[in-house]
Order: sequence, then structure tokens, then C-alpha cells
Amino acid sequence: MRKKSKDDLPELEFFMRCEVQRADLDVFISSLKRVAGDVRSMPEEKLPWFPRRMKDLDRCNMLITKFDPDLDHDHPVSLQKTKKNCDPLPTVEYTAEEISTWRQIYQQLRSIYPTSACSQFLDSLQQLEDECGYGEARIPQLRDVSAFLKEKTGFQLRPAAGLLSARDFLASLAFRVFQCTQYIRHSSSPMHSPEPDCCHELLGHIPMLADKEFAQFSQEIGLASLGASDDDIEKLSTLYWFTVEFGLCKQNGEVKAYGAGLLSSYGELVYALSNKPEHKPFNPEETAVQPYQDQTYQPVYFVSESFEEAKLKLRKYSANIKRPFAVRYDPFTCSMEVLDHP
Ligand code: HBI
Ligand code: NLE
Ligand code: FE
Repeated sequence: MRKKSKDDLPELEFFMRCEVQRADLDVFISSLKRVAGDVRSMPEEKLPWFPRRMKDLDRCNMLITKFDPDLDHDHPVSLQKTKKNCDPLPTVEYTAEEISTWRQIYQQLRSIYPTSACSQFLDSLQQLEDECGYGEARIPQLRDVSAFLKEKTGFQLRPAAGLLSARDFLASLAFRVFQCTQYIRHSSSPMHSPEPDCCHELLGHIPMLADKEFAQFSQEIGLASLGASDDDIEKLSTLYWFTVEFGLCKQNGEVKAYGAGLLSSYGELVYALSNKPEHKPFNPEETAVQPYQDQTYQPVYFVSESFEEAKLKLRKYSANIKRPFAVRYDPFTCSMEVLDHP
């Protein structure tokens, strides 16, 4: 506001921070105008809501339904109702047909993992087979898997009713919480499902989340997403897509998969490592704006020089996302400390 100069005194400009109820704003500004020449207000930028405590994750369950059940009769529509934090995680009785779908998927994928998957994935899968009942005979229960992960990397699982909004999904990662579907894809398309299902979570994501470095990397993407603008969420989720879901990396001179969407789809895993799709070097600025395909195989995959390189580059990118505050996760209270916020 610019002070009215009644006398010949120089004009003064004041910047004031005031907290007033929105309803009182007009009265407040008109009273200021009685003493000042030019009064302008800058409403505080609206910060997107984000969870600060573990229990706030009960609100991070916005479902995105991409499938029109009228057009897609094979899609598993038996979605669970939206769940709050379930402790213990619900046990699911899978039917004989569902277990047979799992068996088929497990057998086929298991046979190509040694030549297609990155070493971190192979190590964790071995541990899951030895310690957590992984195998073709039965579909592991989320409760057991969550306990296993908690011991390895502090990650825990929550049941999700389907594909969540990128903002809600990424926010949970900041708390080392992974939102997992529990239903299984239809038996008519075992080798590829466009949406996440338990085969995708259990075979694609869980082994990677059992790796300490990958767990930290996942949490960092989550932390970067808290309170970020819609535009930054879109970019982060595209990066998540081409790394955590569909990432390839070089190991001992060979290209291997570390993305969960590849490691849970026999069809796409074979395709991604063939010479059919385009392979581009991973570079976060370019990758963040690459349009992606979520109904069928990707036309392009990003290959990083190593698993570590992908992590470092993404970490650097996330650190550059502009926000008016910083966040730090306090593992003792399972809550976010928000720093520098006015
Ligand atoms: N929701 N349940 C669930 N599982 C995911 O893997 C998932 C999601 N929502 C968004 C998403 N993944 C990613 O495609 C990114 O947009 C974050
Ligand atoms: N296409 C993957 C699969 O068939 O398991 C799922 C991808 C979920 C994003
Ligand atoms: Fe996924």
C-alpha cells in the first residue's frame, strides 16, 4: 500500500502480511484505503493439500476409472470398496481359476527373469521365495508380504481399490506406504493387463521395494510430490511411469528390466527387450514430457547406463522441483515435518 502524502513528505510503500477471514477482506481493504492511496491484495498462493500424518493417507484414495465396463466385459469389475488403513490387511480367498492364472503367469515370467530382470530384482525374488512363500502354487497374501517388506526396507502395504490419482499414489510413497490392489486380472489375458492387479504388485513392485536403495528412491519421488503443482505432478508421474513402471537399465553390458510394469507382463517384457520398440537414453527432462501409452505396450523405453544412474538423475530432478517449503519425514512419529513454510 502506498501512503497518501498529504504534505510534501515523500510517499512510502508498505508491504504487510495480514491474516483476515475471507468474509472480512473487503471491509479490511476499504478501511486501509481511507489512509492509503493504492491498496492491493495478493491472496496467498493456494497450496495443494497433502498428507502430513500417516492417518491422513485415509484421504489419499481417489480412484481413477479408466475402463468403461460397457466396452470391456473382461475387466475385473469386482473392485473392492475403498478401504481405510486396514490392520491387519484383509486376507483374500482366491478361486481355483484365479490361482491357475497366477500359476501360469508365475511359471512363464520366472523362466525369463534370469535373462531379463536386473540383479536387484533377482536377489529380492529369491528372498521372497525362500522367506515369504512366493511360488507358483499360491498367491501370496498382502499381509505376509507387508510384514516381509517392513523388515527389509520399512515399506508397508495398504489395500487400494484400483488405479489411484497420481497425486494420492505418489503421496503415500513419501510415507513408505505402497498402495496395492488385491484382485487379479481376468484369466483371458494373463500376459498383459493395462491396469495394476495383484500379479503386477506382487511380481513387479514388491521385489524392487525390498531393495534398500530402490525403496529410498521411491520415497524420494513421493516426497518431491507433496504439495507440488499439478504440472509438476504430471511430470513426476510420467517419470515414475518410464522408470519405476517401465524402466530399463544396463548391467554388465546387457539391457535389463527394472520397471514393474515390465516385470509383471510376459508379453511386454519380451517385447521391450526385443529390437521392436525404440530405446532412448534416460534423461529426466526429456522423459518427463514424453507422452505415454497406458492401454498397450510402450512404443519407447528409456534405458539408463546403470540402475544407480537412473536413481541419481531422478533424485537431482526431484530436488529441483520448486516449492515454497521443504519436507522431511520423521520416521519416529510417521509424520512430515514441513520446513520454511511461512
Ligand atoms: N494407483 N493403485 C495404483 N497403482 C499404481 O501403480 C499407480 C496408481 N496410480 C498412478 C500410478 N500408479 C502411476 O502411473 C503414476 O501416475 C504415479
Ligand atoms: N502391464 C502390466 C501387467 O500386465 O502386469 C501392468 C501395468 C500397470 C501399470
Ligand atoms: Fe505399478
